[in-house]
Amino acid sequence: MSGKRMADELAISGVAIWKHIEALRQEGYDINGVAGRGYRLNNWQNVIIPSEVMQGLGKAELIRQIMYCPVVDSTNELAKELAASNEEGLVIVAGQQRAGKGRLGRKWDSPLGGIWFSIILKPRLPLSKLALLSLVFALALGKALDKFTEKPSQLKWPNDVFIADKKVAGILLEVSGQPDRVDNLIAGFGINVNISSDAWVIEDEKITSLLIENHRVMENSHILTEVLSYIEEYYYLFLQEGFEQIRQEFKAKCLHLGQDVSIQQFKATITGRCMDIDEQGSMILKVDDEIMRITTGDVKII
Ligand code: BT5
Repeated sequence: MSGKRMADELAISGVAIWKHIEALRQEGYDINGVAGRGYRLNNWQNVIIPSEVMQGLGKAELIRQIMYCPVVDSTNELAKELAASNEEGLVIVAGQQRAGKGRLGRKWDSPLGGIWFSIILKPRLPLSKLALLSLVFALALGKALDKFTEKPSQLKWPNDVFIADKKVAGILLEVSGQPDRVDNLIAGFGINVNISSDAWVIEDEKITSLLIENHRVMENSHILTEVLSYIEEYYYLFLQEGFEQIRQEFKAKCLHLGQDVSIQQFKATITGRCMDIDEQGSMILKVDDEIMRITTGDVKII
């Protein structure tokens, strides 16, 4: 868009426009300027426009505000800092993360093109019920992504979303509060959207993106709107009706139900057949003739 047109529409000088463009560049926006022609925002599909997402959400009750930062260390860390002084429903979205986190101190690769965001939540739930939210949110994320690809999403217990047997999104829940009470729950979501296979730092042939699966660039604002809308729907469904419907839907999308799996835990690896996901969100594993309830660990299909 030409600098003159922007200056006219905003009723400010060309120099003021240039200063604003410089400030946006400092924040990480990728903007080209061509003398005499104007400015162009590159990779606009990757940029989240909060007002557009809020408008798309319509009368959302949970999501109150969206904050977009082109580059941060980790949206979960920023959300933790902001949680005490903010209400439930603040969403922090980043274009890139310098130090994205997975579970158990693992790294989450967050290059430009993905949607990396965290929601501040204040659920009044006993600690025993909190772990179920991983499954609730994984289902919501999977259902939302189904709108953007013909390949159905699959869920890996407890918190991964797969497409075509590869990981496309992950969830990290972190809590703060007293031993018997949670004050803040930070729900972090990472979705690989417009990322080509050469853009990742990690080497893992089991990861994918919507770009890789669909062979086309998608609009991140549009995807975020759909994801937030499903998160709200399933969060309230869980709080109001409990876990049962969600459990059934999770099982219907579960990548490894009925399959032989190995569960890697802190010190042990357990191998068996995944029989069920129970009412507490645990995985029921048949190991030889014994039935075990698994509450934590990483699942590998064997
Ligand atoms: C997760 O951990 O899957 C949780 C990911 C949560 C990321 C979001 S982004 C916004 C918010 N802010 C943060 O700092 N984090 C959250 P886990 O199940 O532990 O999986 C981590 C493993 O996934 C790594 O060890 C890698 O093998 C793999 N991995 C890393 N980056 C990936 C990516 N972009 N896509 C797919 N797999 C990835």
